[in-house]
Amino acid sequence: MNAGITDFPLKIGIACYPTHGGSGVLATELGVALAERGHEVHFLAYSKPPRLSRFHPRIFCHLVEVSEYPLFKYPPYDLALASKMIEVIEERRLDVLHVHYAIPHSISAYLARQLMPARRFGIVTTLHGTDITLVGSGNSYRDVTRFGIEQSDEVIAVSDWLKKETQRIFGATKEIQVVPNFVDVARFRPREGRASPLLCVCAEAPIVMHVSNFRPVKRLADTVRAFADATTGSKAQLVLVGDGPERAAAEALVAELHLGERVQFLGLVDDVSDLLPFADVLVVSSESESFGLAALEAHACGVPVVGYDSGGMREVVEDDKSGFLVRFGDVPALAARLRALLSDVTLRRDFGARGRARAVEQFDLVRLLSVHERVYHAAIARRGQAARA
Ligand code: GMT
Repeated sequence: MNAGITDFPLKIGIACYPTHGGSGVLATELGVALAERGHEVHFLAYSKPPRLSRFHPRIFCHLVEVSEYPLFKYPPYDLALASKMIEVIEERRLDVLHVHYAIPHSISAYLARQLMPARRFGIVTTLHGTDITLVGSGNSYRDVTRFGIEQSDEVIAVSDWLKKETQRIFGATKEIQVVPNFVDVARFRPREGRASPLLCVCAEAPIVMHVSNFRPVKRLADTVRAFADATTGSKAQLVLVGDGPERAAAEALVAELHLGERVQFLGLVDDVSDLLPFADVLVVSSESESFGLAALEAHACGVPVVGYDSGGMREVVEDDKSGFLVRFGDVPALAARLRALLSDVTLRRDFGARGRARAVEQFDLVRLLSVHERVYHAAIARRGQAARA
């Protein structure tokens, strides 16, 4: 691929949490796509991000090592990350650092900048959701999160809802750009007659899927209860993709509701593009979801979504068009909407087609890659101005 709006390739550092969570997934997909486009990309993280599986000549992964010392009850990861940033910026002459998740990444980036005043690199911070709504808004981190946001050259929020929450929580006056999550619509696409990779699923049984990190905010139990209610007496299967603290409670609930035969826990899956096309409906039962990357990836695969109308979900799912959104916590309504979709193949197909069209038209990776490039150039220009001032 040729460089997009840039005349020359950039050297970009990407700091992220290397997990299956949305911010890590998005940061990795972005980095890989930027490298495909001709840029040089340097990941900085404590381990290799899960979706960074294939070798690429323009992708480098720098692991942050945190030294243990008996005095350290809490080893200072943010300082180790800042040191790694300094090392990589110096050696590789980075133009821009793009940090995903405000805490502690934006603070480490700020520290790196303060410690190397002669180097002019832009800092871009993407706010993903829980860094603002759960972690950053708590007393322990509120002031440092605000500071990290203010000191960044450019700030991105992944939805309009998150931008407004950030302004509300922090009284932030800093300009925030909304750049939504994106999806590679060539890779995430509707199934084309291939056999399902899922075991133990009989051909005629509809598949309900849930993909998340099983944190309390995902309300996994609501998905299980809605599924139980919506599919009593049917052969429908619930496929739960992911892992996390709520797994044990969900397993106990599955046993209590006698759903064992019809529920599969798949555990962590690095690349869900092989799996999502085989879902008939995706359920997103989160209490708060700044965007809902899994919903977008499902839509790209032509899969309708049933979920709570929380956070930025309605910026992804069009209620009554590409899925159904119900009031948060209303499990019977969630179940009723799920039942409606499972019992009507035409509705499912229409909603699925609408979701796919929406993903292609509004959230295509290629278009949003150019937006990121523009943000990088703006950050670099801002740094240049600051140095001249
Ligand atoms: O989904 C999670 O809890 C993980 C979290 C993260 O930061 O890794 O995901 C957030 O970022 C995603 C990518 O921008 C968004 O699509 C998710 O909606 C958001 N999660 C929440 O707001 C709960």
